[in-house]
Amino acid sequence: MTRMIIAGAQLGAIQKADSRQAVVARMIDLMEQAAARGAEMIVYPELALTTFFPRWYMPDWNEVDTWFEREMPNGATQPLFDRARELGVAMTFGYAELTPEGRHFNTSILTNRKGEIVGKYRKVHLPGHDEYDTTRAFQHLEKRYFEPGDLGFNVWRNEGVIMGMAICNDRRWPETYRCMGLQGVELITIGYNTPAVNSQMSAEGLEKRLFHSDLSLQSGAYQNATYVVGVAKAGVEDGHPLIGGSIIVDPDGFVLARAETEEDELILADCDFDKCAFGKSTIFDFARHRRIEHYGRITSQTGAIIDV
Ligand code: CDT
Repeated sequence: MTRMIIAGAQLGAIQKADSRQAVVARMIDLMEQAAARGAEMIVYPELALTTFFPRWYMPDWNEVDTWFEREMPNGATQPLFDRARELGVAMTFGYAELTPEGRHFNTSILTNRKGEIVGKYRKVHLPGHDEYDTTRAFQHLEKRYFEPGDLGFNVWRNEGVIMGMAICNDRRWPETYRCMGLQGVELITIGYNTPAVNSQMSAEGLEKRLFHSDLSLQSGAYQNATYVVGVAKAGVEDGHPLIGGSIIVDPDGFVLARAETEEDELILADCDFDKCAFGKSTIFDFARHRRIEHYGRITSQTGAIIDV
């Protein structure tokens, strides 16, 4: 039997001027609170160390690179790894990765309870655009600053649980969950930074954004009989609001814990991973029920083709 108390560590706003050291201090504070409440694993958001910088158009790549980490851990994040090891808390968090070859990725890492990195994921579904867009109320330049991830959707057996990661926009795509479901995943962690308004449709606001986030996370959990932890960076960053709504979802799709604020806030759930087995061996027993002879379009075709 594998049980684990999982904490989601929602972060409130991080302003452009905030240092990584200040953010790491907030992350450690949340980790200490989580450990005091029995948590053995903590999940932080996408791009957890900085403001959501893809909202800013930067023509100068030297400036862009200041938002990226060249190694992990590094000087700013070592205290987080040290505290995680001392407390025996596994963790996952997102950051902007600049590789030695000069490649840019929107990345998350997974550690064990000894503070050792056991897994890395690079965001596959990059939303937004790659040039300054005058028609938008604000920019979303992920396609400018990041390459699509090149590692695929892997899973790792970490602390007795089969774990996988995805990042923000990935949560809206059923393929994300199914690729990990096909590897028996029991826990999917997904950090996000989601603007509270649509830059291309002013009528779409917070309520619909939160609904779509819940809908995606809950359906991904249910359809793959896995726990899903979605964790926001929330609040108003330099005038730009991000949704909160961090949730922990069980393998039936029910929400076990939900953040109530748009600030630094912990959510916790006691997760019994044996509960993944029922769905995986009945309605979502993939080996018995999937019909791959009819799914060819999923990997052979990208956009919709209307031919009727
Ligand atoms: N960071 C990120 O991927 N944000 C996107 C914004 C798209 S607008 C709904 C997201 O999917 O939340």
